[in-house]
Amino acid sequence: MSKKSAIEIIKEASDGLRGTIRESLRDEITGAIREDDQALIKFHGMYQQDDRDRREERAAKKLERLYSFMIRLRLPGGFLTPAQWIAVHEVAGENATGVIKITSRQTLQLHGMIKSKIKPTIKAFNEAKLDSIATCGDINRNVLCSSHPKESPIHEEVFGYADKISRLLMPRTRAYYEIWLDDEPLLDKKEEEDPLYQDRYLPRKFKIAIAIPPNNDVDVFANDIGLIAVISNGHLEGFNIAIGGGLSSTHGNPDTYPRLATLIGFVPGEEKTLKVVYEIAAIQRDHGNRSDRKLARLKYTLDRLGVDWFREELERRVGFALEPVRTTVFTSRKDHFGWHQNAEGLWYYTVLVENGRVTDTGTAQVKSALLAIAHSGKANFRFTCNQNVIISDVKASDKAAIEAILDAYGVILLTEKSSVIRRHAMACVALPTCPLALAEAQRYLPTLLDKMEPLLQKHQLQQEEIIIRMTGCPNGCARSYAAEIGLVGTGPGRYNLQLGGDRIGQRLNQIYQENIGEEEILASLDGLLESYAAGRLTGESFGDFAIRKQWVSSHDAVN
Ligand code: SRM
Ligand code: SF4
Repeated sequence: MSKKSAIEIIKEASDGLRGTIRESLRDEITGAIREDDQALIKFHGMYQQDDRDRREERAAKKLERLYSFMIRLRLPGGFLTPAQWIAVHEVAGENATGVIKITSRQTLQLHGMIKSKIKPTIKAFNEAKLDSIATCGDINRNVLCSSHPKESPIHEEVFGYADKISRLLMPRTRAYYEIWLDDEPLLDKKEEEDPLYQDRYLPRKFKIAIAIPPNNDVDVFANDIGLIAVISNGHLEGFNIAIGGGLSSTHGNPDTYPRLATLIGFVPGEEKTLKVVYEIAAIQRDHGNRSDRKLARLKYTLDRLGVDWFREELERRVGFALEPVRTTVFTSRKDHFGWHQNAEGLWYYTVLVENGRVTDTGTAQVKSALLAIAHSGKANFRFTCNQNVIISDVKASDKAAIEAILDAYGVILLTEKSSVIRRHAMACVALPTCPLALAEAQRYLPTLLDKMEPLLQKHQLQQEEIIIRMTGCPNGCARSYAAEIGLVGTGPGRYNLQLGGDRIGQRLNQIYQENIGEEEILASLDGLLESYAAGRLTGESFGDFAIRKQWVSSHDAVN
């Protein structure tokens, strides 16, 4: 057997993810925590980071790095009440940078929290009935669900599964409550024995999303498990199950690759669905690679052992056969901006939040607008997997009041006057907080779009909903491999230009040009867009055109 990776040993020796986190917190000599604890706090929803913009200056003054922490909330399906939004807003201002970041997985992150502020933050979250358990680490993460109430009359029923799955796969350890909320330890440790995670947890992060066709706004095939709701005559029949999605690769390591999930069957009813989800995680626990973390995701387990082996093993564990995949069709993968009415007659407004950064700028004060709406108590908040927010569940009689707030803070202008490409674009966090960033992403994409917009206009493509996504490294946090135009950071100011992804998240893109800078990116796109404008077929997307023209070879698509 291969040697276990260092993280495996840390997990097993951690006493239910406690490690020495308490001692690390008490140590006032450093803003950091002990190395082993840095791995463990991830399971509690936090990452230790440092301000990379200030590394050189700090080093010159012989100061340690400017350490701080990022915390990520667990929000299955991405839902918050107005009171919870107010709580997050206040904590962000008091304990973090003030910016609230909507992530590509439908939840919220706060950055820049110093060590002494973590406990007060978690306590404030707890008072608002929020937690950050298992939002990071080798464990099931925040469970996604299609955020658009309009898509289905039974949205709420499907949405309920996000919470059920999240609860089903929560760790049993009480460490979070003891360390951060000062709960007394259990008298009988047996009560926290964990049949799923045991003391080793999963070999790697584990992600689940639920999609409600025809909108693949959750990018369901990018997940370890994708559940696709099968709805007929307004009734939820069950779910098609797709497994083994994951988007990361490592530059220069050909053994790593992005992969879309494979459909393995259909499962009816809640009991069977939850059983299948649980056992897929258990198979990954037992068979995932625990020596090489680069090859530890379910996608590699699946490709190593084979889809047929996996399905048989799953059927053996759950005790029933999966049914053949049912037909479902995705036609889009986007947020519906502006006002819409849901199946119950309530209204919702999808707000553009560029790259998920909720803040106030000279042009639009999104953060102030959301706070004012929360104080009005007239709407809930639903976050999308495209890093936007939906002001939801608005009564017809309250619509004008909400609209007045959005208007007063410039949010309507921002949402409705931004270019089509900007509204469907996404960038990951990258610099200055992400330790893995090779290039800028959320701080740079807006500027690149400023320069792309005139090109789109020149070729009369400004109404085309081309999906562009940028990540600061090949980990793919803004799902850049599943975009029609993907920009994947390779070094400062340099990116791989990737083309040929489809518009609905069923085909990955491929490298078209490697390691190029802004000038080459814009020059290439100018020519490519010109050919597209001249030669596209009716309704043909940019990604499909790229494949037809063989600018890149076609990646296997989900069918
Ligand atoms: Fe991610 C690591 C940010 C969605 C693949 N991701 C990171 C870290 C925590 C860096 C680190 O390990 O220290 C980044 C923190 C940056 C910061 O300062 O906030 C980070 N990932 C993000 C977010 C915030 C991007 C965003 O701008 O929205 C997203 C948070 C989602 C959430 O709420 O949970 C985010 N990350 C994703 C996605 C997209 C998705 O899941 O739909 C992916 C690709 C899908 C996948 O998992 O395959 C993704 N992140 C990764 C990976 C590569 C995993 C792998 O299989 O190798 C890493 C690195 C790692 O785990 O070692 C990573
Ligand atoms: Fe950081 Fe890379 Fe993820 Fe961007 S894609 S947030 S740079 S890990």
